[in-house]
Amino acid sequence: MRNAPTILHLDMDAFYASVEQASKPSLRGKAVVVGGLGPRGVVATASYEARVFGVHSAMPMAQARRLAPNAAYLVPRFSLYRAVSDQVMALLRELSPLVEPLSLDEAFVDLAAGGTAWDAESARQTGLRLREDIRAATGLAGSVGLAASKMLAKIASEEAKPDGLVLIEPGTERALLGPMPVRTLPGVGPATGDHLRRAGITTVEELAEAGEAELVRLLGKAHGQALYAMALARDERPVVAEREAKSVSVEDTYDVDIHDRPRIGFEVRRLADRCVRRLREAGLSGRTIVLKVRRYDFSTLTRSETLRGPTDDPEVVREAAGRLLDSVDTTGGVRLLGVGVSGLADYTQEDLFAQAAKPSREESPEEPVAESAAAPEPAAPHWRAGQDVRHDEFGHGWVQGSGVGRVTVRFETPQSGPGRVRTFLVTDPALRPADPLPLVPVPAGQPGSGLL
Ligand code: TTP
Ligand code: MG
Ligand code: MG
Repeated sequence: MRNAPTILHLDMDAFYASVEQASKPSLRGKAVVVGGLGPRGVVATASYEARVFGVHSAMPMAQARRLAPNAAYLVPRFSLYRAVSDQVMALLRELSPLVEPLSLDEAFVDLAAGGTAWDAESARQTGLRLREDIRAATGLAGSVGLAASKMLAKIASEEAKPDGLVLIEPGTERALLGPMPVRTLPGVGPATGDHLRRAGITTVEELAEAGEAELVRLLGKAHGQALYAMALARDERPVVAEREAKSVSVEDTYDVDIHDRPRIGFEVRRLADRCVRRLREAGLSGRTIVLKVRRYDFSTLTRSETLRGPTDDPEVVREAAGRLLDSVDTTGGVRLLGVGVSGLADYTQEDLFAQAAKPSREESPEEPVAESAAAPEPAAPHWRAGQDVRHDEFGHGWVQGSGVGRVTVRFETPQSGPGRVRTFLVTDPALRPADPLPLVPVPAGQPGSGLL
């Protein structure tokens, strides 16, 4: 393990909720809950002001409303969160080429590899400057942990929350970890935690005292050994730059075109299994299943289906690929088949939203769209709490609530200070959905508000 605290872990504070507060001045310092607002919705996150009432991520929304009836309840605006995340990740990449994002709001950075830190002092300075730069670019707070390993850097940023920086001096790791609950260590979830507790082990120190042999007996070889190493604060995992592979895919070209439909189905299932094997070897899972078909005439088309959450389950991939095949005309024969999984991420969070429950099907542009669906009748507009709107007369605002044919809009922008509320008919032609505004004004001379 390196002997300087040059691994940095950044995690933004109450990320979605903080973006909402930065966007909507009237919500600053207030309880804000972001998540699915439908009957089966769950909380994505809550502002620190709302956490005081016990509201937290993954809680059913109905329960959150009982705990914090006066909080603002908002739908997530993923495009804005993603844009802010891109800004933050770009700042991290200025520090080092070795940046490993774990989710939209979180990443490891190897500062030593970037030459931006070599000892505790330079690491602290770099961490402090990063927090300032993030605030300047986005208006938001991120907490920073610095340590000589990934595990400790992540524990440090957790300790630093909210809005802080914690540096763990090499040599002090074990004393620091000792009294912490076993759940602090990566890979110790509720089940392992219970299992260990029944064996009388609740702290990291007790894990270390139990010894490797005992942990292997309790948890099996791989898990037991890994946990023992972590209990001794040994963690050699390197920071790995953003995964090169945005997808994992396999394909086969056939010497002779295949015509037989059951045979094509069989090949697709085989490819799905091979693809999942590759995926698992890389320790990945993914959300989008892609089927590629090249026909006898070399026309190539792809079909994809996005699942509710990432998978590495061969059965799920096989079934999805089979469904996609059902929508492809293979008369005439095929000369190439491929199955891929993309949307690779550890990020499994959006799937918590009930409204994302429907798999969405997309067609790639390679394939001309055969029929253009008849334009549906414009339904009465559906205004969702938190969404951006623009009014011809009053300008930019956001939907505060709607019901009984009315929609209430608060007119404010990230720079405006708290704004006024006005109510309209839901069908008011002067009111339209709008794009989010940048949180920090774009300096003159820079390319537009190309934020989104
Ligand atoms: P986190 O970093 O886990 O949480 P947070 O940033 O809201 O709060 P903090 O780090 O200060 O404790 O997650 C980042 C974002 O990911 C979060 O703002 C919303 C989203 N998310 C979900 O949608 N569902 C979840 O269960 C979790 C944990 C997060
Ligand atoms: Mg966070
Ligand atoms: Mg996070």
